[in-house]
Amino acid sequence: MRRLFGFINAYYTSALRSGMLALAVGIFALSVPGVVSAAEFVVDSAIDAVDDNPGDGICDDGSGNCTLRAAVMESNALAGQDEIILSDEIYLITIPGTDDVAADGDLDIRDSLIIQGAGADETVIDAGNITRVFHLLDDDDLSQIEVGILGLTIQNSVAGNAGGAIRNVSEVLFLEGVNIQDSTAPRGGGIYVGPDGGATIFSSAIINNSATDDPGEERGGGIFNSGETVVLNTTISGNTAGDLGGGIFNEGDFVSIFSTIAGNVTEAGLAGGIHQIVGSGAQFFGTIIADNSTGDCGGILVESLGYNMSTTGCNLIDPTDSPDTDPLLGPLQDNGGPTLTHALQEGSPAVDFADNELFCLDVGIDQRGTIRPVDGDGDGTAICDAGAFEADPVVVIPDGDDGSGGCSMAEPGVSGAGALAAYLLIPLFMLIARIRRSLGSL
Ligand SMILES: [Ca+2]
Ligand SMILES: [Ca+2]
Ligand SMILES: [Ca+2]
Ligand SMILES: [Ca+2]
Repeated sequence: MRRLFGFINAYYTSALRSGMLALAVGIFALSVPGVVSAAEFVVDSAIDAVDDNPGDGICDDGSGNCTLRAAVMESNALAGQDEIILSDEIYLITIPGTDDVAADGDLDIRDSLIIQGAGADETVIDAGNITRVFHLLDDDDLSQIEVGILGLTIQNSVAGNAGGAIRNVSEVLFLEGVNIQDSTAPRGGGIYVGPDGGATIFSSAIINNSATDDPGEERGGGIFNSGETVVLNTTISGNTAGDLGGGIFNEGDFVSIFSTIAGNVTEAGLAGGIHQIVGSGAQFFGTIIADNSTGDCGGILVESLGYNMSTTGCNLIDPTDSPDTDPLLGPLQDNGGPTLTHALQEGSPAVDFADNELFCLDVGIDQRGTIRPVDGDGDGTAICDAGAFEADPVVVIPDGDDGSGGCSMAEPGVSGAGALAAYLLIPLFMLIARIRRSLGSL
């Protein structure tokens, strides 16, 4: 894992030096090595209708509408990594079914693809509790498709097998600025990553999903990971599992960096944050895992890579960790940015708690897009906070101004780093395959 950290640091440094972060989003599909961008489909209708002639290069339901489903069917039929652009609409899925070619039920993605929304607070794909939303599969054990989903919300998804909102058995998935909420499945209410699959989840929220309807086997309310999953700048909160792992159930390799895992529950009364079984491994850096019921970590112990905080142990034995500590998380709410977060309340020990050496300076933003590190404790040194949320700077009020003579927290707000977040898409997407390889070489 140290190798992975070293690689990512080196990668960001070289990307910054070469000016790569200034590339436009539209170019980054072309910049993924070995992938040819074939077509761009701008969805212009929020209805759910099939493409009337997949493979003709035209996204059209026969009535002049380019729907989301038609765009997926067309991009499946065309060779190469296509891009689908969504606008600030609610795309309600209304066609039930269980096929694997995206003509009904879930949207089966069978070729490399980028789906770009207008923001998680603008673009919503709502499955209406009749189906899941995305199923990644290419029927090819020798190669993996690469699918990037950016800037949208997926909600009200339901599936009879693993993966409520997204099912990825053996492909490569990248999420950025995505909100996955209110979705259910027996395992992986939000996301299922299978044994040969990988997921990199960046600046996203996995909230209020549940693993249900399969008594004794209900695992991973938010995420069920059998493969390789990395979460970075991400909040996993309010998820529920009947049996094991309210937030995360892990039987593969799971890495959490600057993420917040809070308020997840198991109905069985076991650890709500993360549960791991024998043969799996979870590694945490700069992560807050707190306020889960009952307890934060269960099963196989978590490995700390430093600067983590928990309310109930979690094997946080690195000298830089702070187990058995209340991080003073605020409620899950809109604290700025496109996805919900748990703010660090005044006096939180997670403020300026982490380390600037590894990911902090390279990533440079929190989940909301706010620049980090920020000097949140007013001691004159800006250091990254643990978790997905970077507290705002302390404003020092001169003595006598308000009679308090002390410091107060600034009003919550975003420091205008949204554009920076967009620039980061490119290197992060390109990191996917390399993260996979690094994890595989542990
Ligand atoms: Ca067509
Ligand atoms: Ca294609
Ligand atoms: Ca389908
Ligand atoms: Ca800070």
